[in-house]
Amino acid sequence: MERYFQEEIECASREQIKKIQDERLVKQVRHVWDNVPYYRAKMEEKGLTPDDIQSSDDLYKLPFLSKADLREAYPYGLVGVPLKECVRIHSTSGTTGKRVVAFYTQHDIDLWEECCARAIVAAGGTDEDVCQVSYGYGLFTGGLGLHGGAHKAGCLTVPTSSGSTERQIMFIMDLQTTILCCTPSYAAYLGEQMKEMGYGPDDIPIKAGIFGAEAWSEEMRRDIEKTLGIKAFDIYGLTELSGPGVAYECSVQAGMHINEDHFIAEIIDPDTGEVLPEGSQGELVFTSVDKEAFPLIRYRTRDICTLTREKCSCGRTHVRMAKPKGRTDDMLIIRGVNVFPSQIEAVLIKQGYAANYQIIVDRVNNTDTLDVQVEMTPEMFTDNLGEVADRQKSLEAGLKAMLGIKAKVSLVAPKTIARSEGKAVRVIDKRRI
Ligand code: DLL
Repeated sequence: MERYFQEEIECASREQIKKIQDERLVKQVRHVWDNVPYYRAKMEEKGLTPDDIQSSDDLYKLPFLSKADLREAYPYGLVGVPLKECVRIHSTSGTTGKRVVAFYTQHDIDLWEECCARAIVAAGGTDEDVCQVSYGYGLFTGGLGLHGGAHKAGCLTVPTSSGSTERQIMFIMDLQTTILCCTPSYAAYLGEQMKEMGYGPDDIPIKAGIFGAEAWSEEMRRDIEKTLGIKAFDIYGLTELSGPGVAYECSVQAGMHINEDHFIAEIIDPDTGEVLPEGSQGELVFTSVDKEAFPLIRYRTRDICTLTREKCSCGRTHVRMAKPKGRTDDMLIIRGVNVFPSQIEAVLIKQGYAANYQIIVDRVNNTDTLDVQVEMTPEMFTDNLGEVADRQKSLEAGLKAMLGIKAKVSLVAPKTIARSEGKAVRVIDKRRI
């Protein structure tokens, strides 16, 4: 039986959802106009006033916000309330430029934690569960977001944070953890370690995993589910909007329900900014409708995906987003061809590898090169060079069929590619260095 945390909202009729969005959007735009001079100036530039926004049908008129705006307004330029009303910040792990800092009032934190609780309950979480939160705590939103959600869902919360893999496994086994929250790459690593320690899927007490913060393929999901003997649920979010829980998967596992009472989603053409019809692939754009400290109107996420409003058999009515295919800034253009790391991962997993790989792009004699280093699993590891060469050839053929361009594959011994406790580093693009 499907369980809900806030059934009246999660299963509200489309008319009810639209009504909530319309009312809240009008207020949110007024709030931003009155309190965020940076965005007011953007509206004025377009000749808009809050009176031009009477419902969510008028959303398309409003100007976009991008990461560049957030950097320009850093640190306080987009804060919509007096600082004394803010109770926390979080910040992205961005490696280039200024970090993005997002602000929260207590109201913002409560709504965020409710979103995370919806995700945990959708994954089967109840007050009978032991929920181990192995996302990083601190500036990253994963740890504290799911921690708050686990409390609200009534779980016994185990705040291990990321890292210390041995200790993680000890707690899983000793406390009989039933729900694990971490990045999918760390879940795969935990699975690998537990297997090595002799724990099979039947010995592992975990029943559900709530994995997100990075792109992961369906193939990787099946792999993790098999090793740990669990059902693995996807969860999506970004710091700018709150953190995890902007969208989450239900038991049907066919896309993530976006919490539409808090966020309006649009798909746009990343080049022209034009709003695309339902079902089209494009850049995901979000508008918060009831945030106080850090309201964001038409924020461009750079994530590429599709939306569907088709009825979901779980009973939830909120729009679903597909697994993001990648980010506009993650997409590699190699010899003119668009390549997403997720496509490479799908080929590897299909041929029996785990998601331990690194993509190295370089430019030699003015031509882009694509090298993929892939770890062999312990079962396939061999010193029979002929066998290794055959495996390499088979992967190269699979990649050529998937990408349409040639990639050079190097197979490496198990455990030679560094593991990540948080988001995995998959691509090294030497062309930009
Ligand atoms: O990653 C928030 C989060 C924490 C989500 C824990 C889920 C679980 P940021 O560090 O700001 O926030 O990174 C946000 O990560 O724009 C996507 O590109 C990517 N991302 C997040 N979740 C998923 C997912 C957190 N389920 C950026 N699938 C987003 C694919 C994801 N990509």
